[in-house]
Order: sequence, then structure tokens, then C-alpha cells
Amino acid sequence: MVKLMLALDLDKERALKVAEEVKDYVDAIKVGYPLVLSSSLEIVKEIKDICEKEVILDFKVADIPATNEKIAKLSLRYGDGIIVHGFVGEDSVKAVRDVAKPLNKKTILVTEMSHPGALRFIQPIANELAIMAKKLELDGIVAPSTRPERLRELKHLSNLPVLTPGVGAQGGRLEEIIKILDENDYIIIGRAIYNSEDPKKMAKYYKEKIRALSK
Ligand code: FNU
Repeated sequence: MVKLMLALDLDKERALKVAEEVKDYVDAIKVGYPLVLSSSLEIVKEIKDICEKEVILDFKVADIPATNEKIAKLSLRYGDGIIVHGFVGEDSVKAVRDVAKPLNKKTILVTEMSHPGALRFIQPIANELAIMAKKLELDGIVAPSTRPERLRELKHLSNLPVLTPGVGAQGGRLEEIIKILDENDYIIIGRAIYNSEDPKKMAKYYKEKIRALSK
């Protein structure tokens, strides 16, 4: 079954509350700048203590290799993997991968982003990014639920597990993308769950919908 990853872009107090509420329905949690900058990286440990799920750090690392290496070493004291940008080049991505691999942690590469602005600069190079992810034997790519045909192509080109954001608040439709995905892939949902009146109910709804549509 395709996995459900909750994007927890909240402050610490709300994030911990939502993590507790939805823990039975999500397979993984994505932590990014909004949460870490409003608390600290220690929050990852607190989330793990609550729900014992895979936690991916969405830091979209995009610097020169030497700095990427430092960021990866400091970040990967926590969590199970880290998201990096590829437009900075293969050497920068390798620097993260070479820190992550020996630690048994994932390096996940952003290909085409899900927002409208991605069409101008990122879409034109996204296929090459997916091919680079494959060549570097990374652990996954990020590709958009907002553009199902692009999602299909990027998954095909990388032949890697896909983490796909865009369902819900960004207008992506679960029914359209689920048939492109398999049990190695993750659907990332944030606001549609945590901004709803009842996050637990919403997480359950998405989990059951994924189960029903996966058949
Ligand atoms: P929601 N995210 C994204 N598009 O949305 N990491 C990308 O192309 C990408 C991402 C993240 O819209 C975004 O930062 F590379 O509330 C947020 O954490 O469901 C999550 O995916 C989507 O959240």
C-alpha cells in the first residue's frame, strides 16, 4: 500500500498534539523549517517518542559540497533521512549522500516542485535531476502530485521511491495520482490534515482512501 507522510509545518506545541492524534494513521512524518526553527532539532526525538515513525527532514539542502556535508552531519544526528536540492550539482548532492549512507539514512532529491513557480526554473531541468538521482543511487525523489503526468515521468526516469506533495491544499487529487504509485512511495499531506477541524479524523479519512484506491 502507498504510504501516508504527514507534513508537520507547525509550531512545537501544535505539532506534538497533531502527531499524537494522527499516529495510528500515518506511516511517516516530514519535519521542515517551520517546526525546527520554532523549536529545535530535538523536536525530531520528541516526535519519535510519541509515534515511532520514520521522520524525514525537509531541509532542501542546496549549498557547496563542503557546507552541505556539515549540514548533513549536524542534521542527521536526528531523523531517518534528509531532502536535498539537485540544481546545485552532483558534487553537492554526493556530499550529503556520503554522510547519509554510512549512517543508514536516506538522501532524497527534489526534482520538480509542486507549486506554480516551479514551471519556470525547475521544470526544465527536472528530468535530468531524476536521472541524476538514479545515477547517484539515492533513496528517493520528491515529485509533484499537482502534475500527475510529470509525477509519472519523474518516477519512471528515476526508478526510485517517490515522495509526492500536493494533494489537498495545493489542489492535487488523490484519485489521479494513486494509480501512478506503489508500496514504496509516499503521499505527503500537510494542511489538509493539520488545518482541519479534526486532524485525527482527516488522517483516518486519507489512510482509508489510500487503502481503498490502492486495490
Ligand atoms: P501541504 N513540499 C511541497 N512541494 O509542497 N518539500 C514540493 O515541491 C516540495 C516540498 C512540501 O501543501 C511543503 O514544504 F519539494 O500543506 C510542505 O511541507 O500538504 C509539504 O510538502 C506539503 O504540504
